[in-house]
Amino acid sequence: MQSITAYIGLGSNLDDPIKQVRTAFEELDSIELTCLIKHSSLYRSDPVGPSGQPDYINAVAQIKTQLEPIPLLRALQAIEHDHRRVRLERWGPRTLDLDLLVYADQKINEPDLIVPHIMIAERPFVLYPLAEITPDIKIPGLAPMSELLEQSSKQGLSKIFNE
Ligand code: A4P
Ligand code: MG
Repeated sequence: MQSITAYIGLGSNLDDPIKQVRTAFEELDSIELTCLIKHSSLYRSDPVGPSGQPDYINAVAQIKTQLEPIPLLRALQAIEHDHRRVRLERWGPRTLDLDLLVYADQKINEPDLIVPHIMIAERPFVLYPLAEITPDIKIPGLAPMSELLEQSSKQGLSKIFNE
């Protein structure tokens, strides 16, 4: 099978989140039939969801892969598992969350996989890092990136320099 380009959203707000995300970049590169092409800066973001949880570190990675979407999702879940992620509450704190944001130009609607990820347009901590590494991306079913950014507030989101 030919390689396709996919984008992965990374998020962490527990147990040294910067390290969790940096380690995850390397782990994405070591998934079978997959390589990391580039990743965005790390961003610090206000938590969406239950209040009182720590700030998140978020980033987006671009990969090339020969894996089909479901095997790729399973590989992402295995990495999450390795980071000892415990699912306690929806949108609650986590050591590592990996979302399959975009898989080539495909639209996927299966019981455990929806691509493009449904929250891309609503979440500045996904949109801005994605735009940093691929400003001209056309996400299937969504408006052009420039319009998505116009409608998205950068408030609560800051790029981390020198870390
Ligand atoms: N699933 C379906 N589509 C996908 C996809 N494209 N990528 C299914 C990954 N998974 C997908 O996810 C639940 C199920 O979604 C999986 O079994 C998978 O088959 P989960 O990660 O186990 O559950 P969750 O993370 O608790 O819920 P959810 O709705 O995925 O939460 P999100 O959207 O991941 O949000 N605030 C900031 N600032 N930064 C963050 O990164 N993240 C969250 C979690 C909340 N608040 C945040 C952040
Ligand atoms: Mg998730």
